[in-house]
Amino acid sequence: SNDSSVRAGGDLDGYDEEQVRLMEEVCIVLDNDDRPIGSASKKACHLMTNISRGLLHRAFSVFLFDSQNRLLLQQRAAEKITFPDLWTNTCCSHPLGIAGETGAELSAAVEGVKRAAVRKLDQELGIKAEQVPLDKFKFLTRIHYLAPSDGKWGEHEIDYILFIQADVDINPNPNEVQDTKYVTPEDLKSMFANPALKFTPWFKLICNTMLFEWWSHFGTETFDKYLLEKEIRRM
Ligand code: DMA
Ligand code: MN
Repeated sequence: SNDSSVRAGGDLDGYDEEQVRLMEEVCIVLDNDDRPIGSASKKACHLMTNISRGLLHRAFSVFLFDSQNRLLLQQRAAEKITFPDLWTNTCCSHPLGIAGETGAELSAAVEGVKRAAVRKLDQELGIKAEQVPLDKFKFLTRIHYLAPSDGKWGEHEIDYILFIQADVDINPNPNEVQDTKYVTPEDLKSMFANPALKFTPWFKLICNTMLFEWWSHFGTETFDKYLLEKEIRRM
């Protein structure tokens, strides 16, 4: 037959070898209420043909702030298969179908994404686990969104939002990250006003809704009211 779903490999021809290898990671497949219902490769989860049929997976987004309350941004590497070259929050990825990162109940799922966050802060930015201990991460809420990248690839996720305040040493992995920058809220707003800079769709969604409000309360007592929201925000 000529059915593309039974031909292996062709989708990834011409992409960076390391990023192609990472497409074999096993993501957690979800129903619309964030209940795990199975697993699928990172590649399968990010193909728009599957997303259009409803395939949904679990993800996380870390927002790391230094002791001056500046947010660390990254610009994604040109090698990334989805959303290359775009500016975004500190680190994003997926909890995998491996010990410690899965979880059905919300509390176990939150622990899982925190462990995945520590793993990826090291792999993308060279931040060592001692500088980002699990108990320093604050879980705010979950965001369900769908965003095409380039027609063939895209995202459809329930994204766990994690804040952390930590002064860290970074050593970016050039296969993942081409640039980094610490910003104040004012700096970030001027970046948005610069038409030469492009941003990921999930970062724009979060910035256009809650980020600046969360940020203004972060580090104060009034921040606690934003923690551990049970409802999934649909965007
Ligand atoms: C995926 O991020 C997660 C979100 C919230 C978009 P990513 O494309 O940076 O994942 P990875 O670094 O694993 O390729
Ligand atoms: Mn994803």
